[in-house]
Amino acid sequence: SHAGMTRFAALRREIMSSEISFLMEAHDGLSAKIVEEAGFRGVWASGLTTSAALGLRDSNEASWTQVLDQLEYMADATRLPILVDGDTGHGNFNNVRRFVRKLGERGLAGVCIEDKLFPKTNSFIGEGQALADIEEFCGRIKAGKDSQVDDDFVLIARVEALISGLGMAEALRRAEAYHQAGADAILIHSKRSTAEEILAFTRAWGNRAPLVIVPTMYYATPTAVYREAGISTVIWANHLLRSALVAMRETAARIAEDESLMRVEGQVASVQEVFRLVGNAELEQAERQYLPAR
Ligand code: SPV
Ligand code: MG
Repeated sequence: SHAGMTRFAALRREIMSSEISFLMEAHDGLSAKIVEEAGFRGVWASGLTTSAALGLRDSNEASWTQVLDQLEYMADATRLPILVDGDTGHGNFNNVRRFVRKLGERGLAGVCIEDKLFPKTNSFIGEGQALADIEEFCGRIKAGKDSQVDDDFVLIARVEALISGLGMAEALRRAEAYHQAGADAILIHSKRSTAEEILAFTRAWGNRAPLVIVPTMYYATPTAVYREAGISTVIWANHLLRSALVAMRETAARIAEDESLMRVEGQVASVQEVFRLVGNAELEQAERQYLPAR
């Protein structure tokens, strides 16, 4: 458990430990609570799903302060450490500095930034997305590390070379440069349907720094394979939003069709459950403490 640790230290331990860790996606305060109740030890604040929950595309349509406000709701809703999907860092080194500082001030334990250009495009869209210049991206990493408000804040550098079709050598070259620039870990991303290139990268990388993966497209690979390969952290990147979408769509369709709540009432969470999840019991207790007795 993370008892007695700051959230910065807790995330650092999850990322740095030799044991495999799992981060579960959340996109708002409620989903962050659900991640915690499921027993996960950390949250992935996905850019894709945080955007989608706002009805926006994963293209930096939400401003960075709008993202920060969403993240603050998540940090307030759970005691778990949160790894923030920082996209490209919202600009150049200077934007990264300010973003990293504000994340730390609001209790977000770490950030992952990717070596692409602002405004970013989701990795699963199109082919051959342009990558950042290596030296320029290293500047973003250094600036981020120099701006962290807590020594245990985690900055992860995400390598998009395999996604962009630039090959293994380029992916390794970039990962090594980002490691040298001070990244705490490397997220190596792939959109293939099998884990082959991820495992090849992992073998070539060795133990230079912890590796983080996002097996959204190569979902059929057993987790034992990642454990054996020495992967540090697996991110289940978008599955709460995707499951909510199916559930919401079914409920809406049923109510529209029936013009009645009869069929859905037994299928949806009770109103009492909503009260419980957002902590109404604590408010009742506080009212007894702080409101004049009536
Ligand atoms: C996200 O969850 O927003 C990610 C992972 O960055 S991916 O969508 O695979 O790019
Ligand atoms: Mg993202």
